[in-house]
Amino acid sequence: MTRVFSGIQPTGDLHIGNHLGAIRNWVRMQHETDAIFCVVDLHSITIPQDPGSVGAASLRLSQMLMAAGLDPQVCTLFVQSHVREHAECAWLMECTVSFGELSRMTQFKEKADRQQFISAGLFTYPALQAADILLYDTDEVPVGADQRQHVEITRDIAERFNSRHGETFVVPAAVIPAAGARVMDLQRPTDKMSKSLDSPKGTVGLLDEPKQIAKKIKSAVTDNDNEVRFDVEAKPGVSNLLSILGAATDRDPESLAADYTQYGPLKVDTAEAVIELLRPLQARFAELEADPAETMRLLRLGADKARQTASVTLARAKTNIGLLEG
Ligand code: ATP
Ligand code: LTN
Repeated sequence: MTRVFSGIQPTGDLHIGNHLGAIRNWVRMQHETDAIFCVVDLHSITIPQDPGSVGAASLRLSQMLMAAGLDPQVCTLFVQSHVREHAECAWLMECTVSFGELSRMTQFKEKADRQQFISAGLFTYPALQAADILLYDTDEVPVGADQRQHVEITRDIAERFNSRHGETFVVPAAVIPAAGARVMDLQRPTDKMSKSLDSPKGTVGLLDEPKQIAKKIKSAVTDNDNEVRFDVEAKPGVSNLLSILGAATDRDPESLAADYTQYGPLKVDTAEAVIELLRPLQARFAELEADPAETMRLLRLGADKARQTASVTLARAKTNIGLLEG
C-alpha cells in the first residue's frame, strides 16, 4: 500500500485554506493509503515560541485535525517530539546535505528576513523535514506548492545517502493539489489566506462562530463592475468566493458563476456553505476539547506506532553509515 506522510506546524489555529487545500485531502487519503500525519512541534521552535503555550498548541492542533476528520484508528497521528528518532535522524541528514543547498531554500530566506535572531535550526529546518519523511519509507508527501522545494531537497538527500551508503531510503514524491486549492485572504484576495498574515478579517478560522463567518464573508473585498465571473487575474475577490463556494459544495467555480448575477446572493450562499461545512467539525472539536486526556492517550498510541517504523529505518541508516553498533 502507498505510504503517505505529511506534517503541519502548531503555529496557530487552522483556517479554511488549510482545510480545503490540505487537510481535507489528508482525510480522504487516510482511507486509500497507509497514512501518517505529524504535528511538527520541533519545526515550530525554529522560531522563538512562548514556552507556556507551545505544548498546548500541539494538543489543540491535534484536536483540530481529529475534528476535521483524521481518525487515529485509521491513520497514524502523532507529535514529532514524542518520537526521538526524528531529532537523531536529522543529524544524519545534516551531514548529507550541503551548506550551499540549504542556502538556496526560499522559505529560509523569507523567514530569516523576518527574524532578528536567526537560529541554526531555521537554517537546517529542511534536514529535519527530510528525516520526518525518510524515516517512514514514504512514497508520497501531500503538501501545498510552497513545500515543493523541501520535498525536492529530501529527494536529493535520499539519493545521495543511498549512493554513498547503499540502498537505505525510499525516494519520495510530492503530491500537490490542483491549482484551485489555493484559498485567498478575503480582505487581500491577491495574498494566500495564511496563519501568519495577521489579517483576522480576511481569514476564516475553522472555529469561527457562524455569525463571525457570515460577517467576514459579507465584507469580503470584491470589485465595482458587478459581474459574477470566474477570472482570478481580473476579479480575484469574486473568484476567491466562487472557489470557496465550489470547494465547499463540490462544484466547479466556473459553472457556479452562471447561477449568480449579483455579489450579495453569492456572498450569502458562500457564507452558508462554509458555516454548514464547519458545523460538524466544530461540534466534534468541542467534544475533544472537553477530554484532553483521551486526546493524549490517542497521541501516545500514535507515537508508539510511528516509533516502530522509525526505529527500524534509523537503525538501518546508522548501520549503513558504518557507525559502531552499541
Ligand atoms: P503559515 O502562515 O504559518 O506559513 P499557513 O497558514 O500557510 O501557515 P501551513 O501550516 O504552512 O499553513 O500549511 C499547512 C498546509 O495547509 C500546507 O499543506 C499548505 O500548503 C496548506 N495551505 C496553507 N494555506 C493555504 C491556502 N490559503 N490555501 C490552500 N492551502 C493552504
Ligand atoms: N514544512 C512544512 C511542515 C512539515 C512537513 C514535514 C510537511 C514539516 N515536516 C514533512 C510534509 C512532510 C510546512 O511548513 N507546511
